[in-house]
Amino acid sequence: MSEKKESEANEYGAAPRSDLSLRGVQVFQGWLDGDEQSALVAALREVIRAAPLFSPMTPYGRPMRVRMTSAGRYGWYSDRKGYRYERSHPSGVAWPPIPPQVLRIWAGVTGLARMPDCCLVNFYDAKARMGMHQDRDETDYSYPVVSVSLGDDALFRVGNTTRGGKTESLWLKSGDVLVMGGEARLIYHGIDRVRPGSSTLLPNGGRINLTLRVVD
Ligand code: MD3
Ligand code: FE
Repeated sequence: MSEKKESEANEYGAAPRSDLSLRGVQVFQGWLDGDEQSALVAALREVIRAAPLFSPMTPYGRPMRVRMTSAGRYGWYSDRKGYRYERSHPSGVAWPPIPPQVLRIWAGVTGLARMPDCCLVNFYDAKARMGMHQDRDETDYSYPVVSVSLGDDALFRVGNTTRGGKTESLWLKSGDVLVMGGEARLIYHGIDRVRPGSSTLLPNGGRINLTLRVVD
């Protein structure tokens, strides 16, 4: 961690070391136990009740297959005008607050006092995927991005900080947490597919991914 970030350390102290790293992406396998995952799903149901999932339009005019919503001061949004953060849900309501359990995960894996501004909630059905892209709609790339996987397994692919080149893949399981900091912050990444029926966490199946970001 940089000196700036160490001076911002939270009460958990230094960030823990993950047992696995893939091109600079730290992988905390099984960070959440089953009870924590269930409690998180219950909290996310409240988020989705206040701010229902929707399918954003890409700037290219096609709806995304992954359904999304957000919690926090900002929510991620996309339409013909491009990718950006918005202060409210498309319905006009403010995004609900980020659940405290989610903030606890951020604090635990990053060791930072600064909390994220946005918790993007992505829902994948059996056919959803996410093409290779960079996360670069934020102001300060010195803050990491944290991802939390819930429900069905997903095949995660990481590339390089420029488009193309060799890639590596890893199956993400329910309860796994990833931290993308430093060089990995601007790495290309995507989800190739989910494995339907691989988890019983969500009664109707599917996968939820939470992505936590400092926006401004
Ligand atoms: C690597 N989500 O919302 S999570 C996204 O599973 C996104 O829904 C995927 O990519 C998902 O932007 C992948 C893993 C992830 C998230 C953010 C990253 C990997 C990342 C940011 C930088 C580098
Ligand atoms: Fe991403």
